[in-house]
Amino acid sequence: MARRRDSFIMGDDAGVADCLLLEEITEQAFMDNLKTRVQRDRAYTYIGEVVVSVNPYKSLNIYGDDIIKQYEGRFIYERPPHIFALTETAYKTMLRQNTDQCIVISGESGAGKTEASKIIMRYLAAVSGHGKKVDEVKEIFLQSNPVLEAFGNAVTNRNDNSSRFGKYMDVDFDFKGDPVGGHIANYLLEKARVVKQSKGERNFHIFYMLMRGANDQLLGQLELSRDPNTYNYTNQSGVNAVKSLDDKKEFEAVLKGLKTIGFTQADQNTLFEVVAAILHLGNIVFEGGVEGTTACSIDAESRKHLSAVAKLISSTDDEVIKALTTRVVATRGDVVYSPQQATEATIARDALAKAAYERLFSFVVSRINDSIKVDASGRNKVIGVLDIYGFEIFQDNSFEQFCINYCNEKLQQLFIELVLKREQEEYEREGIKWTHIDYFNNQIICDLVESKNTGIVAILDEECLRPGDVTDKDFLNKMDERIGSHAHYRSRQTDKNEKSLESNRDFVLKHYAGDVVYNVNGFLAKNKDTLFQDLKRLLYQSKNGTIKTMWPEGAADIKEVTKRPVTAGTSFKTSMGELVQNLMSKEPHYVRCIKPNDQKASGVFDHERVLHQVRYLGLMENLRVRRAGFAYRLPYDRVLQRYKMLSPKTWPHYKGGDLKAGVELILAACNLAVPAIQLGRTKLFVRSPKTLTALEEAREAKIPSLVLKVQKIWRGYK
Ligand code: AOV
Ligand code: MG
Repeated sequence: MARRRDSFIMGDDAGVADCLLLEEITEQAFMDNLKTRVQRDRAYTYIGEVVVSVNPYKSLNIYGDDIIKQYEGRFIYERPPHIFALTETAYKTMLRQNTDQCIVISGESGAGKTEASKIIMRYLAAVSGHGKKVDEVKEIFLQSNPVLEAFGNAVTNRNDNSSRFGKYMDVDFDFKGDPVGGHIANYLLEKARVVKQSKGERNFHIFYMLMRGANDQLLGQLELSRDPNTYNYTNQSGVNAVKSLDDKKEFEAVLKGLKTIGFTQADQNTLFEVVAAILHLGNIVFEGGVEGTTACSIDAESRKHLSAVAKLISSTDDEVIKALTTRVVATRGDVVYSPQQATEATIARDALAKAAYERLFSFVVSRINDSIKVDASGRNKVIGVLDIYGFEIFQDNSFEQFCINYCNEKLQQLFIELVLKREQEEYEREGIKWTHIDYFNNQIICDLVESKNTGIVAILDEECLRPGDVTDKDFLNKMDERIGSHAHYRSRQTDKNEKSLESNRDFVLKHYAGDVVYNVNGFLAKNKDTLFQDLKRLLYQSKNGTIKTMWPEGAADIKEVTKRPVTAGTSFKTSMGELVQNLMSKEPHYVRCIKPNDQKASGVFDHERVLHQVRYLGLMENLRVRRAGFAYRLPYDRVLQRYKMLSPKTWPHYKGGDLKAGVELILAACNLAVPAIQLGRTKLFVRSPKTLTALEEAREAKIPSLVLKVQKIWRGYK
């Protein structure tokens, strides 16, 4: 068995903890090392300061308070790789440099981002101070997770607890380093799921949790059944329960969370009333109707659900039926009611369900924000944590996947900007000779989506604004025309050999993480995202004050020509731009999550799947740039601190002042010189892992036995 050292950095029998220290920088060596580590239950591995996290798909005993203590106040290289260490670095840097930090978690769907974000929050809560207000804030942050997940996550074919919204969380710290509040920003909830789920997937968790978890009294008030098969919005996918999720138990966590956030009983009831109203709404079935004269009708069974909707949203049967089966049109000052046929009313019903759910979700987030709001004194420093939906490829990919994957392109671009580019800049700044590393820059794909006139979002908007009967097919044609020759775009029309693509329906984007076939149907409607004024007014006129506040625009005069609202695509593009700007203004820390297999199984390392992710996440480039001929680098103050015992001139204290000169004394004492090392302006660069081993061994030999004893305690760490 390989000898264990007091410093984890040289690794132990579970491979090399920091890939920078691999003897050979090859894909093979990297993959072998990752596999060894995963098989020995090491979920985390470093590439310098970047944490590579491989989803273990089983609970590891490495998150307890005892482990937190081992990381508290330590430097990242002093302990085995862990998200705790990365969080500690962010926290310490914030305090020491008084600068904002952010932790960007990326990886595909099911790779472990959301779990990582919870581990980060738990660490921050554990190592910061206490006090009435501070503890309250911590509780809200921790307890808001089950609430946000209940309303914003769902079972997908990739992940039983897949985030269907993007979340960026700022935690504000005062000068003492105690959390005093924060803010949660949410991005584009996948609301289409409310009315339609693919085979094997579920609607948002809360629907099932409510049906299975509510007590009899609440269930009675909501006129709900306990069986998800009763409702069209929860019975169409063939799956309403999964082993990994106990809906009943989770509902208790939701109730506890809501209470902690400060939801009153009445507000809680409103939440559940809206959720139940949506379920009932889905069961209203329309029949018949004649264009221009007669509105569609509903049968007795539907009437029952309609009454339930009316009751739950504090409206009347007549108002609800009117809003669904007629459309108000204002022409030249006149208000005309136009009767709707069954298909139109069904579309209106689904639109109402989706919009009501989206507003409900935003309401929940805004209430959490109210409860952690900080006065804008500007004195606080923040740690931002980004946990957003991961890159996804489904059987059928629509507008939502387009947005989600674009978002991942933006984050990859940020990674390139901040890690790959800045790394190379550091060599220049430090005056170090290095070899330039080429990497794939995905800016070209970001441009393809977001360019002002020729980007896909711009083309989509143009088609949405064009008067007349514009169809999704027209949008596809326009893309073929404008960007047909782009290297990252293709369709049946631009490439006749693409037999697998359906003409007039599919287009392919060559994303950094792989090719995705998008089905163009529904793009225009989802981008326009119109909700008829009648439906907004219906909810605005609710006797329930809380529901009313969710729909302020219902107050608008019917004859008023409303300004065309910003499209969903443009709004998403803008918020992604702002998010990236925000992250750029902070010091970044990265967690790169990897999904080891598609079976959600522990102990299975699917070589091909992992390799694919390693490639598209740019981990090899990251490693090469980071190493660029040097295995390790350390600021001079840290070299002195760690190795001062190696020279009598720096031990026990170096009194020189000039840090670089002090480091030179140590190096001389160890007979180390260029080219084995290079002295940068502020850092020491070490070329080979062997040199570092030599330094570490010399250090170990000199370390007083007492220190070693203490360190033995964590050697047992698994
Ligand atoms: P994601 O956030 O990256 O996907 P999650 O964080 O939800 O992925 O992880 C998916 C599942 O993997 C979890 O529900 C756990 O069962 C398991 N898992 C992840 N991390 C760990 C860990 N550190 N220890 C044990 N189990 C883990 V998505 O939200 O779909 O992109 O949109
Ligand atoms: Mg997630």
